Amino acid sequence: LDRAYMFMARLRVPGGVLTPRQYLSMDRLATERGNATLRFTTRQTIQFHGIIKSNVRAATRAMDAALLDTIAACGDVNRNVMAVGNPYLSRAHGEAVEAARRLSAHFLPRTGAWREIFIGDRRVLGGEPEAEPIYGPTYLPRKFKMTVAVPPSNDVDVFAHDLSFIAIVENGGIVGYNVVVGGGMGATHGEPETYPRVGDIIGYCPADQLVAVAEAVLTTQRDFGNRSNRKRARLKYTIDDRGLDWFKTEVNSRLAKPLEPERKFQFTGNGDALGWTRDEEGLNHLTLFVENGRVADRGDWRLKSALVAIASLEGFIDRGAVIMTANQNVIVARATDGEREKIDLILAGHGVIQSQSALRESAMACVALPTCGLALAESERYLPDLITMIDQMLATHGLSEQKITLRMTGCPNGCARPYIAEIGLIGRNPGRYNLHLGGTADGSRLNSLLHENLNEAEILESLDPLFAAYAKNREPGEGFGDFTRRTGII
Ligand code: SRM
Ligand code: SF4
Repeated sequence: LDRAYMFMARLRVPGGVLTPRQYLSMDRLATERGNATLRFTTRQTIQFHGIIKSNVRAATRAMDAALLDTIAACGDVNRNVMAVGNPYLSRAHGEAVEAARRLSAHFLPRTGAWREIFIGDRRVLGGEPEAEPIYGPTYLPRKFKMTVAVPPSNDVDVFAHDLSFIAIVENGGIVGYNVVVGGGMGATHGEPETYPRVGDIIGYCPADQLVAVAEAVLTTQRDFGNRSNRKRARLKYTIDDRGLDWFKTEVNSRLAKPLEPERKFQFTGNGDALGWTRDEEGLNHLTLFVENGRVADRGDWRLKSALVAIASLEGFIDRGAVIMTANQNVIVARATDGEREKIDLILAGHGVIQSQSALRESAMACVALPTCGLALAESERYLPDLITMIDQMLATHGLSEQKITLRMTGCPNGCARPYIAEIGLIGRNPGRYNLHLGGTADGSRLNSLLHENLNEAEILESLDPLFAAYAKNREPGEGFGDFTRRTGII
């Protein structure tokens, strides 16, 4: 008798865009081969939990049949490439998602191993490539993450990843990108040589240089990244160890034309604009709140069935799109006016309430327990209740409408990008969290540690006087994170 091994599988979906038919296949996969839930991730894809060993091949074959895969969704390679929420919002948004797909395809490992192991029964024709053209025989020192954003939205959190491209838009199209390098969230408690870092802008490149610049940055990390200490193997440490000027020079030496000076841009926030919006073609797009990305049917709240009913709508199934966002939400895109009405009815009929408190709308929690082997504390299963308590406190201070970003993780690895939130709660021990404050609403600054190892009562006691002070002394338009910095709380 073998052990009852259980697996998590993570799709690769650059830009997070699925057709309704692909979504329906993935829903079926979760029901038939997983734990009957789908988990929208902070990198715009889907994780399936609870796939028992004997179901792994059937699951991957179902992905393959839907023209999807898990290649490079994990490992020391370029991971799922993120891009602006909705490619149908404007020409520039469409180009940004195209850019993400180009980057994803260019940096995809060429090995046929995935197909050989998970799909076919025989060796893939031609066998293995002599060497991976970009990764070489030893791949990268560590995971590598890329994103593409279109200002004013920083929904993908460009400063939290190894390499990001901030689109510069002229006459409706992307003419080029500011290049951000060296962001990263992961850290280990008690090991100060590991830390989160926000990325630096090292210049601008014309749009047609996107892939060349990405290759120059990624291969610099491939050649100079730390291969003896995995805890310091991300690009952020390579840059800090050798200096940003050295890094820029090295990247430029790999380019036919050096990077140009960065261009002006402005971010206004890193959240999703929830609700319906209409495009120039007259089609409608709904950004729907999904609490911590978990899609399930639980009691009267039946989001999983609702999304299936929506994706199956006649007409929509062939024209629409289902898009995962970097904030763990979902966009139901390209609905006609008639479908829009039906979608609202389906959601109401399945107990899916579209309006949430301002705090809940922009909050994120990583998966943590029970599936994450690295979790030190609860996150996804706990944050909803904590938010209910914090919401009550905010209401007593007249702050219910105030947007504040709150992100929780079950350990310091930072999977919900908590170190750039206005309030970050990082799991330390069961039921205990480090409290960080002082990030910005646009995700461009790290927060700082205020208190360590707080339990629930201590978290609430710490926040209450700060909210009171904020309600009384904030300046017009001042965010909570900025307030905690200006007034010296942090
Ligand atoms: Fe993560 C490891 C979940 C986004 C930093 N992450 C893990 C693992 C696979 C645990 C493991 O290695 O055993 C978690 C699986 C939990 C489970 O039960 O499903 C896990 N990470 C997630 C997801 C599902 C969180 C979520 O709630 O959505 C996200 C899936 C991303 C995806 O679709 O590809 C996820 N992880 C992130 C992010 C955010 C991002 O990429 O935008 C980060 C911080 C950014 C960064 O990489 O710096 C992140 N995950 C980590 C780290 C720390 C890396 C480091 O540099 O120190 C680990 C641990 C590791 O790699 O050793 C990790
Ligand atoms: Fe697991 Fe830690 Fe990532 Fe949360 S932050 S999913 S606990 S690795």
